[in-house]
Amino acid sequence: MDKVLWSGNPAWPSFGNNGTPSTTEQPQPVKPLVSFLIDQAGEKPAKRKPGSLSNYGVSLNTTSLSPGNHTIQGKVVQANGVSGLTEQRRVSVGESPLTIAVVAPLTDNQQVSGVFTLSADVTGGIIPYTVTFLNGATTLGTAQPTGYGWIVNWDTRTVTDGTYSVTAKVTDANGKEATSLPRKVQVVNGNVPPSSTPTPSPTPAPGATKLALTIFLHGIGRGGDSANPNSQGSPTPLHFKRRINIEIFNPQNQLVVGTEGEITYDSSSGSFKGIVDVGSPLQTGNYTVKVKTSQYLKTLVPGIQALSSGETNELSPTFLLVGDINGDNIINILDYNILTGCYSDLLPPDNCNEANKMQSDITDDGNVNQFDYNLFLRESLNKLGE
Ligand SMILES: [Ca+2]
Ligand SMILES: [Ca+2]
Repeated sequence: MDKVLWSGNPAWPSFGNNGTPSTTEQPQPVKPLVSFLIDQAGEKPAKRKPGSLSNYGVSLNTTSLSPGNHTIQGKVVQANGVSGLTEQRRVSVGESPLTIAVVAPLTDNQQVSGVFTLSADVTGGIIPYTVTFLNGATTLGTAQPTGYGWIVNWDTRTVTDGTYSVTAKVTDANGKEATSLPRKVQVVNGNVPPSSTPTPSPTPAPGATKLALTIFLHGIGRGGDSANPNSQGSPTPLHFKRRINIEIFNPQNQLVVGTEGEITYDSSSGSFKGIVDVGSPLQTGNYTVKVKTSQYLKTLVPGIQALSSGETNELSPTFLLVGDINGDNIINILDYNILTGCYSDLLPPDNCNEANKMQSDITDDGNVNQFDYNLFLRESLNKLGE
């Protein structure tokens, strides 16, 4: 009866959207060793999908295989050493579909002014690519490849204030084209259409009060995490610019300023930095400051901040804890459920959409997999009360 697992009802490997083979076997009291053979060689050990007793899979990077036909075969070795093989399944490796997405700005309705760097990510197709950005039907320019995507510097002062729809378009070496979903952008430079009555726009007084922020995000750069404060996080986060909300409280703990600004990843320090205008008059004095950015818990900047009116005030470096995937400023089972629903290391995710995928990618590398899952556990199992 040792071979009943594979001889009676051989299970076929199947393929998900991302080229991930998987197979099934009966639950065993002792965990069997499951692997896949590619072209009858190159044995790749499979892992059990989290939460499943019988689904095994392995990530197959199809770009490592030549285009054309290949064979996949499942193999199991039971605890007693008896092994079994599925029959071979033939697969054909083709070219992966060409896609493009705007990643800066990251969300709709972001306010932009001056020269703003637009960025897009391209996957699939055949290199070299040609990438352009468009504002409606107007071409904004041909993008250049950088470590943080394909970028175009858009001088938003060339258009009047208002909401615009920006798209990115890619053409690959074979002439295939793909266009991103449109991203709505609010341009605010104080340039109103000439036909309307100009309204005085609030200009920051000379010597506006500013905060210089240094933010370490857990899981990114030198942010570390709750279990390993010195661990190395993602060295090149996909989203190198982030919005940050800032709250300033007086000694009576009353909120005196609520504002938001932008922080930018600085690869040399592994932190995010930014200088934010507090946007309203602030008396010189002692304050406490709290910061929050998407996916992270709202956090008190360490210490009392002696802020000088009309100057740029440097705040203490602040470390933010990650895992607030649904944005309610608490890390709990709701966040865990979204993350595990979007987990797609071996097989397509169980229950996910684009927004949840982006929020669940807490290592900011474009995938939701064991790295995000492990970071989430390290963060949520090592919380220390303040
Ligand atoms: Ca939450
Ligand atoms: Ca990730």
